Amino acid sequence: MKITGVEAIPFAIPYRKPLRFASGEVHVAEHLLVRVRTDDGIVGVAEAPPRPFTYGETQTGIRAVIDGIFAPQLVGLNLLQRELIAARLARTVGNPAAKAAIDMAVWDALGRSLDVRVTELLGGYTDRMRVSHMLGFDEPAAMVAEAERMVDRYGITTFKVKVGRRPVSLDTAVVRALRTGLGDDVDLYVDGNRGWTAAEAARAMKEMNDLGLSFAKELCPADDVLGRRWLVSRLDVPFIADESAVTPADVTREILGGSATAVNIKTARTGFTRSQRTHHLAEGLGLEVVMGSQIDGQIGSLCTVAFGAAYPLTARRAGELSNFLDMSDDLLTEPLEITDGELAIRPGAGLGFEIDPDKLDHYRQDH
Ligand code: MUC
Ligand code: MG
Repeated sequence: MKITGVEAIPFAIPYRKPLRFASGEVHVAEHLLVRVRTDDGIVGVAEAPPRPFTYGETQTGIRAVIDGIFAPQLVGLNLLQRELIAARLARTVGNPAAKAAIDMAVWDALGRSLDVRVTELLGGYTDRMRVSHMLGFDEPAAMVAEAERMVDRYGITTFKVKVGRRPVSLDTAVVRALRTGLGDDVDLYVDGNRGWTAAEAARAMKEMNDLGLSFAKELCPADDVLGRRWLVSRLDVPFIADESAVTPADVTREILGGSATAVNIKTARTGFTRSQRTHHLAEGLGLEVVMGSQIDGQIGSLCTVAFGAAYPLTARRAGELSNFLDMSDDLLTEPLEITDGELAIRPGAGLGFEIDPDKLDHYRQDH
């Protein structure tokens, strides 16, 4: 179980429908496939989705940091030395998606080596999660139509509505139209991606007071320290820290500082090893957790559900597991399927998926 190589392969798959939100937009999934090889011939695989506008990582940068800094420090270590691997990665600050993909590929390789599923290695609580679908910016009628299609076709009943940066009245009109169109049985929450001021967020939340929202997420920047505390203290729904709380230390600061009251775990940025730390911290503090998406493809969504299904706290709320539906294609031999509003883990060892070599050959950008 000795690591003999770590590689990062850039690939690009167009979106059928671009996703737009307050901090950016995505037209093409320009991700990297990260592979960890062992001396037994096992290959662990994960996906790194760069989000330059959020964390400053790019596809070129992730490849360079893996090839030049991380891979040489990991070759020769055993897959079971996960804390040593994590410590080597932690020497370098930042680079969350690069570190997370390596960490998850190590866990996948470990599961395949031991013939055990990653969910079971992590906690083994259940084998599936309910799915929350992310609705990007559009006109109210188009966003309602998309949500209705998700209900009818996939049985999804939880929706995260992107808000912020646009006029507050347009965002609140969207959420009102969704509640009217979909009825009271769906769960709705909003994600501002730091796009409002604290005062705008307070006004918007007041206008939506009768709409039964479950959460509000990152409505204004955490750097507006006093403004955000003021906002969070006025809300009567949990305020989820997302991009403001990547590491367990960030979570501690945001929560103890009164700038958030719930936590988002994204395996795309904290892998499995660091996500475990955040999970345990949240459990100890008595916080709600939502499994988020960094606009993951199918591999990333499988990683999210593998972690989320491992613990009762993460499996309790619907996870953001459906961004891949907007992509024109993906790399797996067997595409993921959302049925009755749920996504299940795969039956096989590790993360349980296989890469289609023809698809990888078609979409990879390094030849
Ligand atoms: C989200 O939850 O904010 C947008 C940027 C990013 O990194 O993830 C997405 C979704
Ligand atoms: Mg978010």
